[in-house]
Amino acid sequence: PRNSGTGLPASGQPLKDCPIPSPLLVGPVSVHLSSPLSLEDIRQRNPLVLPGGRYRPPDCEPHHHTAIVVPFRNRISHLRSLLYHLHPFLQRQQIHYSIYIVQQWGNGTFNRAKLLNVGVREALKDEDWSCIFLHDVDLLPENDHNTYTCHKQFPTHLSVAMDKFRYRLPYPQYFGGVSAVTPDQYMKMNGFPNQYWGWGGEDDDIAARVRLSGMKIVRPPVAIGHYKMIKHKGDKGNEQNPRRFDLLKKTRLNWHSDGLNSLTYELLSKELEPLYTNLTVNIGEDP
Ligand code: BGN
Repeated sequence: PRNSGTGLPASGQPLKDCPIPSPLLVGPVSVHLSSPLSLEDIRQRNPLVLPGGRYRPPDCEPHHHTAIVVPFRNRISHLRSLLYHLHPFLQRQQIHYSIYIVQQWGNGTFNRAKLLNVGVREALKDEDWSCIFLHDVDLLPENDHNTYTCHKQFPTHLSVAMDKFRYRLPYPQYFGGVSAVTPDQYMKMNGFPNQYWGWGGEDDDIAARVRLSGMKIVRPPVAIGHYKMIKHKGDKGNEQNPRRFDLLKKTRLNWHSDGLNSLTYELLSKELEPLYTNLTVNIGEDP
């Protein structure tokens, strides 16, 4: 046991900094997608994970403090696979982390980017996170050298080689799947757009914001940024957004006024579940 926040273990002696790279890394891992375990089984396999899905390495002082934000609705089996896989993966990286599931309340059209905005804002109320991951629920990292940490200057795109796209980028500007920003980078780009209801384009808008705010995207090597996508059909309530082409033409005009500074929502509940923090939010509906 340790005194949370003080950096001191119960003995009162400061912990040594965690070594870099973590000696626990194993490199490529095989990802199994067949019938994930129950949440209770996953909890038992991860005894050091605290309520809310929080973790700190027990015997060294971590260099990184990462919040993982996952937009979510009705994909409980994907969530189980993600938690089963991600908790041990992150613990091998010896980082301090927490997993936030941001659940869109109601049956209105899904809005991934707005849920990400909510997740960032709520996560930063808990801790001074040095890094925020924007993580799809159906993507499982296949190599733990792909560290869940941020670049000091620029936003990072992690899912550069997904099985679905034959382990390469589908197009050079692709920013979907798994990406990461520091709170500073997030402020600089005025967060993410709130106006993309339904599937598609919001990740391209975020990529455009990175450039428009004077930054660029950094990426891990293709050999390391491997991800498996859990196969699924399109979701009800997340049909392709027919307005995405028009919206994308206007990012340059809209990014200053639509984003973090125009975000409104109603937080309906925040529950510290054994393996994750569950935020349920009313984000309104497509006007
Ligand atoms: C793109 C989508 C992305 C999606 C990728 C990969 C659009 C905008 C119209 C140009 N972009 O085509 O949102 O992540 O495919 O599936 O639809």
